[in-house]
Amino acid sequence: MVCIGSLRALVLRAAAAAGGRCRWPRVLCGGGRGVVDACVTPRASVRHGWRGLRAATGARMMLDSSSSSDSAASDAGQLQPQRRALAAVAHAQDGGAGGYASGGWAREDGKLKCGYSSFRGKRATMEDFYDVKLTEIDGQAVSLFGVFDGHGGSRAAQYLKENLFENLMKHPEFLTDTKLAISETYQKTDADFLESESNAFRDDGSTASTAVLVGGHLYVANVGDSRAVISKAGKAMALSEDHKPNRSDERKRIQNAGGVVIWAGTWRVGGVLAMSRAFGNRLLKPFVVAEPEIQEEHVNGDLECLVLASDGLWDVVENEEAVSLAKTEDLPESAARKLTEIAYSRGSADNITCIVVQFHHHDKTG
Ligand SMILES: *[C@@H]1O[C@H](CO)[C@@H](O)[C@H](O)[C@H]1NC(C)=O
Ligand SMILES: CC(=O)N[C@H]1CO[C@H](CO)[C@@H](O)[C@@H]1O
Repeated sequence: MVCIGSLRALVLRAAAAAGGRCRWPRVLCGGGRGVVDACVTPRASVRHGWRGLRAATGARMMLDSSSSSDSAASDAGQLQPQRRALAAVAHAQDGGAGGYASGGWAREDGKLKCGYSSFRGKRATMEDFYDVKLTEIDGQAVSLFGVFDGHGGSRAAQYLKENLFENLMKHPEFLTDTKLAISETYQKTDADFLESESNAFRDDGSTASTAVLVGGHLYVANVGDSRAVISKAGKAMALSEDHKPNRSDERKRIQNAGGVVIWAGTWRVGGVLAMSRAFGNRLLKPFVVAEPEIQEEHVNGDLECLVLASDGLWDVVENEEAVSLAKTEDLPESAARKLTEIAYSRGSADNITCIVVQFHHHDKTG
């Protein structure tokens, strides 16, 4: 079955019951705040039963069960004809009173395992979201991972979870010029979000730290102060540079656009926002932009693991410590969980969300 581990609830329901947006039955693993949601094709579930369940576009996670009915299920409905299912083994658990959720997937070919963990931290509401997709497009294996850390409300982060990767996979150059596709999709999605919010007098914003694996290439794109770190040949390496307003190039860009960076407890754009790039934040445009910085990494036998996390982790855990835990733990889910626990125990009061990906280059069958 898809859901292993301490499974709290398993619900299979027809699309109609899910509000008609998911054309096929839908699987929910987990309970409470930790929900893993996947649309499955009827053929797959009939043919294989639960054991051989294939998630239509991989699996999609969500943190917030209250938003599950309207946000989770669009996968199958938007499925492109050439997008084929690729199996993903998923499980999820709810941390209960501690208030964290975690889960994990493994690619069918055994070459990639990933897990996530999210901790509510000490504040009242959760504004971190994440998305994981393991899929195949035109015969090409594709994996997408994203951490979206919201501020001023959760709407921008939730919008990214629901739309960013869907938009990216639909970009005509996604497989042929992935960097261009990422750059255009980030900015288009930001414009779409602002437009969708045009009636609301709100100023929600979000970071996005994403990693997209297409064939032998890993593309890490960043907006804001979430961060991606890899371990390569035993060495930790950040693949993104946090967008802080006091970064000299960022300060220059903001000032050239007519903005100011002011000290208010920390360096802030206009004295307000402690990061220099973000999705949303209408009132701080054009100083705060959603243009990503993208780094490309060739995937070879040296690449051991990848950690994506919100600043709730990076504020108190060094890059080296994070990847060394990520590669020594057997399961990426437990690595992710330990990292969020460590961050919490060190007093991080922010949202803490983290995705751990482990690469396995040599097949060990059996
Ligand atoms: C930006 O300011 C913070 C303090 O808020 C400081 O720790 C950091 O080193 C500064 N970064 C740069 C690039 O100046
Ligand atoms: C649980 C938690 O820490 N929530 C916070 C997440 O981050 C946003 C923005 O920093 C806060 O507004 C939430 O309170």
